[in-house]
Amino acid sequence: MEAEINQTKITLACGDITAETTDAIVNAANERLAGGAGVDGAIHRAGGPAIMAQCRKIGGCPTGQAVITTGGNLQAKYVIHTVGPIYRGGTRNEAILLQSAYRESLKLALRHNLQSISFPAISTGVYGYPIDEAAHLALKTCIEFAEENTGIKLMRHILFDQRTYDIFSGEFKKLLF
Ligand code: AR6
Repeated sequence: MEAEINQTKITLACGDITAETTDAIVNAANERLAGGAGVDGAIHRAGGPAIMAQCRKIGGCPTGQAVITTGGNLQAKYVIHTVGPIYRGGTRNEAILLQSAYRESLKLALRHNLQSISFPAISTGVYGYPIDEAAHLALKTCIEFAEENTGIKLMRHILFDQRTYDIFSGEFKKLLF
């Protein structure tokens, strides 16, 4: 599923983000940039040790912020590491922090003149964010960014399983129509 917002194409697809050929892929990291399970583990495995070497030098990333490293052996030239919130019932600023994770990733991409970026469903795995709410916030943030900024031509949301894809599609339709 896809839609054109201002000068940006926003696409949803089911798949493995490590196979993406966009300029950057986004990693759902932790504050220590220490690697881990889920999409984080998959990106470091596929991209090789150059990514972790740069993460160690950077040292960490607060929740809601983003940093950039090489893509190592990935087809994507860069990995943008962002840290989504751990979901604790929704009363600990989680929505603001999740939107910030998407927005700061997009700002970093723009600053590096990147034209295309792929996102996973940040915080919806180990960090426990309810997928429907996370999908709404992810897509709303990307739509608003595309309305306010030109430069990023393609934003892809790569959903790892069919259920997550279906939920993202439903929320996307609600936001568009
Ligand atoms: N491609 C795309 N999406 C994937 C892939 C993949 N290869 N693998 C998993 N997903 P999670 P979080 C989906 O847990 O909730 C790590 O240990 C997955 O199905 O990776 O932000 C970090 O180090 C889910 O929909 O990230 C942190 O400690 C989504 O990616 C912590 O987990 C996010 O799930 C971050 O937790």
